[in-house]
Amino acid sequence: EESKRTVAFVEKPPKISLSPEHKYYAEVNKIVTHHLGQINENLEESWTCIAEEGELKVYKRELEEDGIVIDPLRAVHVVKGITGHEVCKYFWDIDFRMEWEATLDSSEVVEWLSEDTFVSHNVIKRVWPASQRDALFWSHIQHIGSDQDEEPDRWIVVNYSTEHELCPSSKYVRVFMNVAMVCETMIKPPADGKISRDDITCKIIYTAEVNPGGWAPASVLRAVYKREYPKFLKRFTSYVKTKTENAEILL
Ligand code: 18C
Repeated sequence: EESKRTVAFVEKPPKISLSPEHKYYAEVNKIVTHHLGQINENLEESWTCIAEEGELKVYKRELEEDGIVIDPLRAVHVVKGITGHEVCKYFWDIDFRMEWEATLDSSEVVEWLSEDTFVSHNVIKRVWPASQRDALFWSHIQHIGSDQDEEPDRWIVVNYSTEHELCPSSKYVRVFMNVAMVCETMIKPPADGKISRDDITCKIIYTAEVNPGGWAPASVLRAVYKREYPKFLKRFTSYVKTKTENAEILL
């Protein structure tokens, strides 16, 4: 299989996290900081709500560059019974990706950069009449402890497009993206001191900036986004609930 041929080093290295000497270190930190700086933005002001269902709200801003739709998308969701650590774990860990991803044909590790960061090649399902797309991006997971500024404890995953010599663009149109999942966990202090899943609520802020990498009909693309992003958020969060309901709480 074509994608299998490009797989090189797929063993997780023992390193705990990306070291400052690593060539991706500066980029990963810059993008993580960028996303954390955006989470308190008031979406009601300059964003348009395109879907609302219970606690889930999906917003977009219409943006085109040279006739290509690059609408940034932002979603906020509040889910009971799961933690931010759990949400981020299942979003980041490629071993689970195909269990909840409905928009991909395949997803393969290209290289592990450290224990928390890897590069993967992903083939996106074809949407008629557009050409089929693929995406090559690094995925990074990080825990950000609360600090003196009274910022809450957070978990973040970023999926950010990159290049890799083992995986040049060839038979698909390559998509470029900057996607982040930021989570905060709220715990209601339990009366008996023992935290149960009923005491936990997770706030999820999901952001996607995607350039489809070549012309695609705007109306079709916007219709697909409007349908697929809310579907993804509902499907993915209920997947995490199912995976964790009988498991120990991962705080
Ligand atoms: O964040 C998500 N997933 C991550 C892990 O996989 C990762 C991947 C993001 C992929 C974003 C892909 C965007 C593709 C855009 C180009 C498509 C061009 C189509 C042209 C149409 C005219 O960060 C969750 C991502 C949730 C994405 C929802 C929207 C994506 C739509 C992509 C089209 C695929 C449609 C599949 C429909 C299948 C119906 C059977």
